[in-house]
Amino acid sequence: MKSLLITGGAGFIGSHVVDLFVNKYPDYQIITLDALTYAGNLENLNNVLSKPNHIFEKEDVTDTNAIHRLFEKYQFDGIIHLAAESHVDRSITDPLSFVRTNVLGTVNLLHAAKELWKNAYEDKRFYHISTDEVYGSLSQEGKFHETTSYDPRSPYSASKASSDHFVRAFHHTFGLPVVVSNCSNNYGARQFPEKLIPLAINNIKHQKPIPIYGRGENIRDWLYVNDHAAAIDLIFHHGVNGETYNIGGNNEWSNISLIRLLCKIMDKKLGRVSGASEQLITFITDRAGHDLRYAIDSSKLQHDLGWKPSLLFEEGLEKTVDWYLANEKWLDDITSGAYQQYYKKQYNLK
Ligand code: NAD
Ligand code: TDX
Repeated sequence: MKSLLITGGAGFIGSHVVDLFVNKYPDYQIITLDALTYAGNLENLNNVLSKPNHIFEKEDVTDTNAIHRLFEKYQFDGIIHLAAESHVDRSITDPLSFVRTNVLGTVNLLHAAKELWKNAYEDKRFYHISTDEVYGSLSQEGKFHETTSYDPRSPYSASKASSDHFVRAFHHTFGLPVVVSNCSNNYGARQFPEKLIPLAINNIKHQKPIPIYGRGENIRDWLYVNDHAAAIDLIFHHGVNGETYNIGGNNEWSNISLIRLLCKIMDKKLGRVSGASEQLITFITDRAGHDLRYAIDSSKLQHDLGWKPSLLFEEGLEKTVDWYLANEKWLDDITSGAYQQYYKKQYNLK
């Protein structure tokens, strides 16, 4: 049996990765490690919590003793590292927590893997999940390639860039078998409603203003979260040590066009008159240092490992809306309490 550690598995992308691995690989022992910060939610693991090949451990990736103890206990063969502070806006107000989790936490895991695998690296793998934001910001032309120089511009992307560099440094210096992937913006079920799409769904539902930074002209490439999880499965099993793979949807949208499409879907689903939700669009002061455009060239992953996105954006967005409307309690629970304080401070809107 393979013993596989998945960090950040109670979060958005991590929970889809855990679902996929627990169900597809019944002979693996999957250990989900998560500190259950504001972004982590055990309910995200409801599909797997009672499965015999899954164990949950509430620990912090920066806790050296805890990581060593778990390594000894489970003898991990593989690690898929997703645990992170993941929201750009929070990194602007609280950069140190990003350094702590994203940089120190990653180095802590790398160091533990190096010490506890004791140079016996056969059939071992450390897979680090990263973001396209490490490459910086594009103008209207061009795409990010695996060879694009790093140019992080937010505290979040600087912390992820730093962690990527440490992962590669452990490969070059110690021979640790690592693989890295850098993915574009994900969307889908269970995303925390601080991110654009679920925040807008929640606000439209409650007929509250939809806050759009600047003029909504910034462009992101969007990928359905299950397509990201499928890419992670392929890269974990078939990627080459020391290599980087870019993952993207080839699906660029300006924020304002995306929100207009979402408004149309929401009008239809909620039985509101056409155009009602668009009235909620509210332009607000731009995000500090707001990157203009991200676009990913994922041809290496498509060519080498045969991956491709499975859904059209319109289909994926509709499925996402359906999930949030069907999971009212999930959304209501996490948008009460601390979320209200965050929202008020961040947006200062009604
Ligand atoms: P998320 O914020 O939804 O989940 C992060 C999870 O990590 C949470 O469950 C949280 O409790 C856990 N966590 C945070 N700090 C921890 C710590 N110190 N110790 C242990 N667990 C901790 O994030 P997400 O959107 O699912 O992103 C997952 C990963 O994918 C991150 O590494 C992120 O940088 C990367 N990524 C995200 C996107 C995206 O669009 N969301 C795109 C590309 C890459
Ligand atoms: O209220 C908002 N209004 C708004 O206009 C929010 C929350 C966002 N935006 C804009 C900012 C971005 O241009 O929408 C776009 C998307 O914003 P986010 O959902 O916050 O994502 P982004 O900043 O692009 O980063 C995401 O993609 C890469 C994830 O949060 C990262 O974890 C991932 O690495």
